[in-house]
Amino acid sequence: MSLRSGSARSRILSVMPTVAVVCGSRSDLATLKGCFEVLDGYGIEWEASVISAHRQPEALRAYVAEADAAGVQLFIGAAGLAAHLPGVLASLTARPVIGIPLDGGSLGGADALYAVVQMPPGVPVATVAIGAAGAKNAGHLAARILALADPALASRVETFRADQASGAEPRIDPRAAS
Ligand code: AIR
Repeated sequence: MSLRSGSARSRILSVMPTVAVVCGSRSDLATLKGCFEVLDGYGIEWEASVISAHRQPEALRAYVAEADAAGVQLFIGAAGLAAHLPGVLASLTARPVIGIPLDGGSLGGADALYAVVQMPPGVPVATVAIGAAGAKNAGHLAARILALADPALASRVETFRADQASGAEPRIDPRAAS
């Protein structure tokens, strides 16, 4: 299953986007909403796929080979439980991989965090926080990495930072109406 930005659902990979987001289950998609919104906010082309490293290993290998060949710049992998998907992505591509540990299991995402962050030397995964907060930061981190070679995107990253910085509220009265 593949979801492409700018259209509904499609298996047709005619134009490969800049970022490929891969998650282990359809049940992960809701948590990744913030990631998609952040990427959209920066104007980064992306597509999302549901391909489990454990349930569909051959499909994952084929997809990464296709995406690599088509010019995807960066992968974002997200999974819960024994979350090996980001690590397997990093084993299959030389492009940067950002890993999002998801918090669906009985261990609250600590299981996924350990699985994503504890990669062996030589197979790096840039791991963000567990769950929805990490999903948003995966989008922001992707933007910062891609901005190194994209001045227009770098400008949008700076605009975001400036907007965020302007949101400080010194000496508020929390008793007043919000
Ligand atoms: N998962 C799927 N294949 C391997 C793993 N680790 C993860 C999914 C999801 C969780 O298992 O990423 O977070 C539960 O998946 P499901 O499909 O049973 O809801």
